Amino acid sequence: MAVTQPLDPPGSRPEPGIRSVFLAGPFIQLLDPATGEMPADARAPFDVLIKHFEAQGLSVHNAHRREAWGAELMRPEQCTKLDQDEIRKADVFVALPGHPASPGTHIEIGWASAFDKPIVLLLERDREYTFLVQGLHTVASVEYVVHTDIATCLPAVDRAVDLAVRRQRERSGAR
Ligand code: 5HM
Repeated sequence: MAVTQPLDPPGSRPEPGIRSVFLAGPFIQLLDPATGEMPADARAPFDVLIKHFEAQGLSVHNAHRREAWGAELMRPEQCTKLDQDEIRKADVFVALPGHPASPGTHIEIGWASAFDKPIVLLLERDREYTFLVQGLHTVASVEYVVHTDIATCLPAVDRAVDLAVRRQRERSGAR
């Protein structure tokens, strides 16, 4: 008797050749001044994305987790080069630019585009983002995912990752 393999739902597999993701987003502004740590609701989007990518076999570099959600905050001299090195190594760069804008994340978005990484920007619906975020797709391989809740837009995130990677390959092939 023939055994029918269940089909994977669309977006359940990473694009071939992708092994790692750097996940950026607001940090200092999310720390609770009383505890110095990110409260559970602030961690949630990062947690959801990390679990989602790791379930696909991807290695995820995320400073919030690395620094124990604020409990083991690194000094600027420690985290700056580390983050830049990890972005350089990553196959894909995914960021929540933040509202209000996260200064560190915007620096990282600049690095990722200068390193010609495929970029996925997760934008909250009905928020304003700076012109150079809105226009980044004119100079880099960028996909935007406009959302109200990260957990419900994971298939769109997967599609955006795939598209950003394919576009980056086309762009580098065309040069
Ligand atoms: O300016 P803000 O704290 O929002 O910057 C957040 C981004 O900078 C994160 O994506 C993270 O990768 C990096 N960062 C870090 O790695 C930031 C801080 C604190 O500013 C930190 N480690 N301690």
